[in-house]
Amino acid sequence: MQPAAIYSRIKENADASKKMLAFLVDPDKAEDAYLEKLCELAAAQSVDIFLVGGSLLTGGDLEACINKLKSLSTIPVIIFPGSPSQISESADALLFLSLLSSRNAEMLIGQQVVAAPYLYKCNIEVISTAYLLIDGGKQTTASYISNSTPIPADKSEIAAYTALAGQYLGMKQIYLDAGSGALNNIPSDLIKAVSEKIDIPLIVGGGIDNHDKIKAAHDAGADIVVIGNALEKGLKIFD
Ligand code: 1GP
Repeated sequence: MQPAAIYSRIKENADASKKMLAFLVDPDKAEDAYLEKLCELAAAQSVDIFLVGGSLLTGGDLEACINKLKSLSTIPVIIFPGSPSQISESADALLFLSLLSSRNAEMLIGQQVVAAPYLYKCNIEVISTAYLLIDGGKQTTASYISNSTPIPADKSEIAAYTALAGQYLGMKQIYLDAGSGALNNIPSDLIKAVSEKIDIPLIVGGGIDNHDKIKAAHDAGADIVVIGNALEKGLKIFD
């Protein structure tokens, strides 16, 4: 396993209140021309991280997608895996997720045990991440595939204490996700409630498709804001 260079950078930035932006790339939708445009936009917007992965890959090539990003950009590439099959040594790091919002043992620890032997052989930084799905107004692929109920968006206290439990368990960061293409992004009061309870980095994503929403999430306490779907739709989110 690699030393924790990527996580150290994330933690240092979070501790210094230097807000970060991540672009999420779905390998199923990663044509070369799209990745080239994405890398140009990422450079122009000083993007900090590329996340690569998906709840369900249906034909995309994770390895090729990572290699293409690495050939076009020096921005770190972190795998955001939807399953233990999404592991590649070509990436800089991997989010080792446990779905703490669920009560599904398979998503809390089962899949992690399946992934562990592969990661053991891999020269890649592994970042323990408490993953919390928050209701975003419609069922998302993530909640369907994980067979889990998201935390209601108006139950800030449940989210905050679930995140704190993750921190007490030794997890290195919290990821609050309304799911890709969520109708509603995560409300600022929920982000704030979580951020006030924890002192590890906070990642927020799902349904964030314009500059105001990015700013609102950062202002509420998100250290890293993730943008996925809006990029694929070609929305001019930074105009
Ligand atoms: C989903 O948090 C990410 O897991 C990003 O969501 O695709 O809606 O931006 P969007």
